Amino acid sequence: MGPDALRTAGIVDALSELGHRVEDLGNFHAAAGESKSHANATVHHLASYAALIAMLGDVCEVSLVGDHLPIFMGGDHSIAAGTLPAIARRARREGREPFVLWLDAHPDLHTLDSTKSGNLHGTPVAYVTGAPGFEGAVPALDEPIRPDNICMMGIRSVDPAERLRIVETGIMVHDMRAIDEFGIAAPLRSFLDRVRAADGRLHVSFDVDFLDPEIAPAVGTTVPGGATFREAHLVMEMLHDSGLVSSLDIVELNPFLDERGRTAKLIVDLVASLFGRQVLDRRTRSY
Ligand code: DIR
Ligand code: MN
Ligand code: MN
Ligand code: MN
Repeated sequence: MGPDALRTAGIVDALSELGHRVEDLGNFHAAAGESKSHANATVHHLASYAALIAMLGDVCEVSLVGDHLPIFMGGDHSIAAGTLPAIARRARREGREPFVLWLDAHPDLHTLDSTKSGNLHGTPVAYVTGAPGFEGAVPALDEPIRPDNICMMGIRSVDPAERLRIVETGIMVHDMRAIDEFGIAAPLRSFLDRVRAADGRLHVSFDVDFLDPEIAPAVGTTVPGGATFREAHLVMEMLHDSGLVSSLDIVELNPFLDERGRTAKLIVDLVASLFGRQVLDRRTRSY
């Protein structure tokens, strides 16, 4: 129901008012498939996860064309296991490197073996970076995304196996402690500078639980101490000014947990900031 909540909250009008031409491709559902069991018995919906990854490969083929900037509305964060490899493939066809800005309370770095909850939306970053244990269960990757090309922000809930993987892979993680101490603009600016210097293709993967639950209650796995209203807008405004973003996921919005649509409305406003809505008709700083 997440995409419909964003439609009801006016995502199409908000983007159209900014002068963008918007095409809504509607809802896609992955075929349920036969159920697949795994040695880790907590893992559930594995067949759907595999089907989702394959289906999103096709959806990306039709949406990653020309100068279109696709917005993939979930659903949970499992969709990133489908969008990221397809985006990486597209980037490499153009001779460019894929980069990912991961905005989330969680690093989603579990493998099928390490997850304790069995929630596959906790695994996409491990999968796309080529962690072991996905072989045979889900479609094979052409080429993993380099952990060096991933920047995470807003992180504040990390399981022990994920901690190890952060150290092993060297993924850049700006946790909430770092954001409290240094602010959100400086680390984002330095990541964007790297993407620009590499002429990279930048994908933003935005989990609603990146935001503080006080302002965004409509998510299943709220964690206190998240990004504030202004921190989140600043991220989006700087992303717009950078001109670097090529695609976006918005995931984990659960309208059943919302309060009169206020989370959906906030997400629409954040997307509008990413697509050029400004406080004044000028940039505060040029990038
Ligand atoms: C936890 C929660 N690390 C898990 N992860 C969530 O179940 O793997 N990710 N909620 O978004
Ligand atoms: Mn997530
Ligand atoms: Mn999350
Ligand atoms: Mn999740």
